[in-house]
Amino acid sequence: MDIAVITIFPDFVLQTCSIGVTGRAFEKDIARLRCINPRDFSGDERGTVDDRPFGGGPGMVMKVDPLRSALDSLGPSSSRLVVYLSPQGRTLRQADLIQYSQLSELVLICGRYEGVDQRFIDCCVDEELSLGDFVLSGGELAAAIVIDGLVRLLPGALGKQASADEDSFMAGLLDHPHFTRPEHQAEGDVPDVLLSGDHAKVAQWRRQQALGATWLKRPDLLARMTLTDIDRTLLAQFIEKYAREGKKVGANSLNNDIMVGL
Ligand code: 9WO
Repeated sequence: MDIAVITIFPDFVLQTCSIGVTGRAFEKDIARLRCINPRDFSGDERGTVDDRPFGGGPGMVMKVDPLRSALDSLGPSSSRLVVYLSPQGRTLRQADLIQYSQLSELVLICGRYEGVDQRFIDCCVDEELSLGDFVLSGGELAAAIVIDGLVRLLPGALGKQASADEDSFMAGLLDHPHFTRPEHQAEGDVPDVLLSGDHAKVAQWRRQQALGATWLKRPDLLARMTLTDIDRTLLAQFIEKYAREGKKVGANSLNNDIMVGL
């Protein structure tokens, strides 16, 4: 997969993407990352990429020409998705990362200042994408997050044992709790089932914990899923135990809705 990032801070993006699983995937040529600096296409000695907003007001707006020239410098392509990272975009989900990971070419546009001239968005951008309802000082960190999230999905990026299929969210659920050595700690003991060596029982416990965590923390996710009969039983057991331990069930009105569905 070929990823290009259009940014006035290429070093920042390249450095951020050079560590861990992501960095190794680029080293292994599972994906290739290029940064293009619109300053190199400004057409003046100062590398101007921004100008004052029409209509007045504070701050600066990124000009169309340096951005379009930077994009054009990638050459022609029939299968290239151009994504602009901004708070105005639709919110990214794991399913989008899966889709992006199947592309042969992705271009991420990073804005700075107050944003980019709307005409660039209208002419050259396929999708406007947000990571959530907050504002950063530029799109670079958001682009690095998208790159990190999708590169680890590419075949060969994760180690042999580790598989993205087992991710939290891959099945639409939150992750189950994890434990490592030592078995006994002042903070508590590892659940017996994880020490039993019974792989089927472990898998069932993890499924139940994932269902329970999702019910507790993200009932909205659960509401959109179709649970199997086994899942329903596992979750009902989790909720029953949770209530038996004196914890409040349905403290959150969303939880009540899910309860009705059981
Ligand atoms: C800056 C600003 C300053 C004064 C008044 C209004 C203002 N709006 C902005 C602004 O939204 N700047 C953006 C900075 C322009 C596009 C790139 N920037 C950005 C991307 N900030 N936050 C994101 C982002 C991207 C993806 N997901 C969440 C946030």
